[in-house]
Amino acid sequence: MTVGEALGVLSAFRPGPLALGTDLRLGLAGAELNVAVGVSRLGGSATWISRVSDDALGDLILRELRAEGVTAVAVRDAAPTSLLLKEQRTAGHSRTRYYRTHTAGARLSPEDIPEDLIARATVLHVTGITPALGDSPARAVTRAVDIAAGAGVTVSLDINFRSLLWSEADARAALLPLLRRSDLVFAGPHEAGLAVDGTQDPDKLAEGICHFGPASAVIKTGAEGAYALIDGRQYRQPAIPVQVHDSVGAGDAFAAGYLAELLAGEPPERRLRTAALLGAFAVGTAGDWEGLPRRSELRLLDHHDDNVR
Ligand code: KDG
Repeated sequence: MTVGEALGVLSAFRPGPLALGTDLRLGLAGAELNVAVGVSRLGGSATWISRVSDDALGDLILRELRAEGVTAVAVRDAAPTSLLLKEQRTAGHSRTRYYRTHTAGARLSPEDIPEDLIARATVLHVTGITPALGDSPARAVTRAVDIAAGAGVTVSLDINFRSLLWSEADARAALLPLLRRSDLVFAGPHEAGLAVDGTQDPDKLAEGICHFGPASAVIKTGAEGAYALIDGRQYRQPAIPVQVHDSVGAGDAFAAGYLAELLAGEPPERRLRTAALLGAFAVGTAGDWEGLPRRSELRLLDHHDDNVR
């Protein structure tokens, strides 16, 4: 179960400044949506709670999610869908701009959160992006976490700090109360540093996060892999080597892999390995979620599996 916003993505697929007549490709994104699709593709059951524009883009979002086997619980809203514009300024450097005020996602409210559904979930996954969209979405996430924590549902939080949306100080103030009530936290080293002072050591960052209350913390260090502290035991998961095509969405893919295996009752080693595999699929393909694997495809990048021919 997850709560968040879907965005339309307009990406220029040739390097260079935006100009009249630049070709743009239409896609869909949103950190929580990416996670829901990733879990569903691995055979897990995923529900996405949101507010969606009552127009063609909103219809497209709901149609895609249906096609991906994700249950969407969405209030339709006359406000438009948020947009993300990706300009490839040079071959190796892209620039992102958000258009996400007065949009359906920014109007997500606590009344949109279905108490009965969340209380019956196994895991509630939230990210630091939705609270950054405004006071009303922040209260919606808090309500979801309140319901989940009260019902004994595992709460998973991906810090997902976006400097284009808010300052570090605002993020810290809003996310610490959520982090304290989470069971499982995903963060990059810089994101973990929003909560834990004085160290850049991933093992110490994981420990520092767990001091706030979560039983598990996973620190993702990109190509260097992941460091995890899970129920008091340390784990190290190397990244799966892959040629980088588009690294956006790798963190969501990682969380999806971990959560799908958690839902399947798999042990931490397996959760982390699948997480790393999904991260590699996301990095090695275009788009945030389009290249994520079905379970039968995991072996394509799993070099432990000698049967790949
Ligand atoms: O994690 C990938 C996200 O960055 C992308 O899907 C868009 O939700 C998004 C955001 O706010 O950046």
